[in-house]
Amino acid sequence: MAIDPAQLATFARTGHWHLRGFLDRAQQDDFVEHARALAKVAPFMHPRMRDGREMSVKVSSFGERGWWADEQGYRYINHCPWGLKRGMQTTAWWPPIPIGIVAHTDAALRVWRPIGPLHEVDTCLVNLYEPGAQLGWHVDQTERDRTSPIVTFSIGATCTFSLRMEDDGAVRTFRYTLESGDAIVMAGPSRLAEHKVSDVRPAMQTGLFSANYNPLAATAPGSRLSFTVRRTGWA
Ligand code: MD3
Ligand code: FE
Repeated sequence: MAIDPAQLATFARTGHWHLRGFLDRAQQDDFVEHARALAKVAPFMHPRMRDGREMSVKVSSFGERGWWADEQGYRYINHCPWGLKRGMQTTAWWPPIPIGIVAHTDAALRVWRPIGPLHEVDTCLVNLYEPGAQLGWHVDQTERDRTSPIVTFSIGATCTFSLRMEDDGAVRTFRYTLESGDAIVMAGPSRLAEHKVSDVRPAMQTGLFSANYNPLAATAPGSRLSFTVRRTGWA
């Protein structure tokens, strides 16, 4: 597909890049398989916000550490806190990031050279949005490394992704429709931009997580998965 010159210019100023249709259908199916395997050893759970309420999104992680939030705050932890407690067939560790996900991340980062050298990623946060779930405006700042680019892959239901940041001397909101198989790269200034996810709605174009397809046990049809790969830089 032809590259939109306006998108190139926006990328040059802000550092974010929406890769539409980055994953083919077989690759998307692999992501669903990864999420299924993950759910068996580190089931998706609702984190808690600072006010004590549960987030509508459920999370789990791959990698050396995983993002989690409870009464002790927002942080990365080196093992799955609930796996052992529930007598799961798990060690306390998060499962390793599937090599295919690392490869897709490197490929997404290579799409545009000025992003810089590839970095070692150490976590892949998987967010599960069941119908009605959303993520309000926030900045990702739980990481020690707040400059390495972040790559997110979208699987299943469609959503609206909004990004708010200063651009050309004014605060601008960029809005994208993320569909199954899309990737998004957040590099440069956009790495510390406010963003949100809203309006999760059934995907029309693929069977993945569509209104009557339910790939994850106990997961509502019409759900969305996001896989966010980062270098946290924590020990
Ligand atoms: C922009 N996840 O987990 S993905 C998150 O779709 C998160 O699950 C959303 O925001 C989701 O924190 C958005 C795209 C994304 C990921 C990281 C970013 C956008 C970002 C970091 C900085 C700025
Ligand atoms: Fe975020």
